[in-house]
Amino acid sequence: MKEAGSLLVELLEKQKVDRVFCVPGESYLSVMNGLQETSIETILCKHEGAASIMAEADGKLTGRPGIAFVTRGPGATNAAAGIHIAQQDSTPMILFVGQIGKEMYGRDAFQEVDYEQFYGGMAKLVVEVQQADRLSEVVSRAYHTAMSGRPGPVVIALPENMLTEETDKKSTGFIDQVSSAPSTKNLAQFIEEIKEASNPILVLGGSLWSEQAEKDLKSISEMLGLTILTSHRRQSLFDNLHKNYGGDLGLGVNPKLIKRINDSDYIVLLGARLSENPSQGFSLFGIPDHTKKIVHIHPGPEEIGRIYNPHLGIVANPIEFVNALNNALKGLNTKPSEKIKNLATEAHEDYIEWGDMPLEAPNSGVDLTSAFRTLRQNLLPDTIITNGAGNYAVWGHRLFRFTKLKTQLAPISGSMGYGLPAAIAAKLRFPKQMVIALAGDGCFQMTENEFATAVQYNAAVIVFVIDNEMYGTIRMHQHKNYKGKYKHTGLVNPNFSDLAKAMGGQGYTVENTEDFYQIFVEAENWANQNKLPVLLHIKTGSEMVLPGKRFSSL
Ligand SMILES: Cc1ncc(C[n+]2csc(CCOP(=O)(O)OP(=O)(O)O)c2C)c(N)n1
Repeated sequence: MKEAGSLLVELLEKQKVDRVFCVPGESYLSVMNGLQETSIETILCKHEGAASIMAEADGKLTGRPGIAFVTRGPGATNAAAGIHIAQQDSTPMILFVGQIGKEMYGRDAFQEVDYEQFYGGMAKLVVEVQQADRLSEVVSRAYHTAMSGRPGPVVIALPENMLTEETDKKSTGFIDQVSSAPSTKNLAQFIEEIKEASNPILVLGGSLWSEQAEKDLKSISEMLGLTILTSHRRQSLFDNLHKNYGGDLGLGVNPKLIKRINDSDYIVLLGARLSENPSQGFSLFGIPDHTKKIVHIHPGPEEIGRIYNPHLGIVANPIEFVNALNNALKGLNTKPSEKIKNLATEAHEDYIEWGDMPLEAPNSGVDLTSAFRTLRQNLLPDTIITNGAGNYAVWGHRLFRFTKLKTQLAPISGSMGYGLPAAIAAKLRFPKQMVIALAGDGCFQMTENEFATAVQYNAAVIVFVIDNEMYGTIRMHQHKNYKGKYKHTGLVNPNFSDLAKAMGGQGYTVENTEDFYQIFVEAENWANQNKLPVLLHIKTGSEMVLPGKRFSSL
């Protein structure tokens, strides 16, 4: 017999969980007690929003549910940030919430929340464990749900007095992801049609992908002359320097790429959903009917036909689809026509030009374009780059080139504050890889307290705080909609470098473009030697609104 809290820890061990993120609470003391007797590492965060983001980021990196523990009421509501990201970004994740005692339900007891109502519209599943004997069953269901179809978040509420019940139930074994593959008929139709298409384009997205699948897609793209695009903030799914890579379909997109899509006769959405941002505000195609042939391959059947009426819908895990397609094409000795091959080559040239073209620089302060281009030349391919939300991120998306899978961690949901916690999760997962968190001055201040978490766990991340003294994105929207009225978007900022030092890391201030790279190298060395985080406070001034674009020219 053991307490349910200890059984839960055992269940997580069986799922090969090696790390959980939490803010402690008296509501789940029994689990906290169990966590002390295991090799699972518990990362104590400063805020539940960040704990849930770290779990989400860990889920993105491992493909298995990232795990967070938070307390009831205020803890659970704070944790909504990560759940919303996991839902929009299709990331497997499980949030465990300590719940009030069962005998008090419905009295508006201290910190009581109805989690099914609160998380109902966001999580794939919200479930409360009523009996210790059913804990294994619920955890098993949660793992299956989080990883199946379109992956996403699951919330499990754990009543305090359920956790202290004794049980002799055994834990379930390791739960693997359930997969899906294309039917022979669908695959044959797809091959026949794509060979006939005069201008095919594939948009790669979603959260299910592997190095082998990327390798297979490279050879498929060469066999078919297929132009490969990545969806918004999914840039590291495909080698950006591959000759068939045509760029990412995100915010601040290359107009030439939009033209390519408009000119294409056969569009393959592989794992992607073409939602608001990649579809440029749902403006690319008619909804639900349109003039294109859209093939939608997605692991979640409910996503096919949700927005666009597909010419061909295929319910399949993108990894399995690519595997089947690659095997089928191998025997066919397929070669693309010169015309199609040239279209892919031109798309890649456009992409390279988009990142290299001369762009206007500010008259004073750091020119992010030049700084990032210098940095790009010197980064190892396995450098992980994270960001949150804000116009500063557009520089990152446009100027960095991702050549290795899982090197971009960025919220498709557009959640500010994501960069630092995601970077911490990444550094803990891959300590040998460099991890850079990009953050605006607004973005950073949403989760800056987690810099202390990075110190506590020796997560030697490198944080760029890009300071333009405003919520620039919103100022841009004010400018477009209410020109000249800019109240409530200005920021009076702390000295970020001093803040980093006060928290036990190291801080640097960068005022000029010429100093940027040297300071970066110094910071990187300091972080590596001390195994502590560093922060570069990058003062850009407020002239530029987007790469090469001044506020005055909007
Ligand atoms: C959690 C959250 N709150 C608010 C917003 C709305 N929002 C989007 S961008 C932005 C401003 C970001 O400012 P900053 O980080 O300084 O970057 P900048 O746009 O100036 O480059 C805001 C408030 C959001 N996306 N996420």
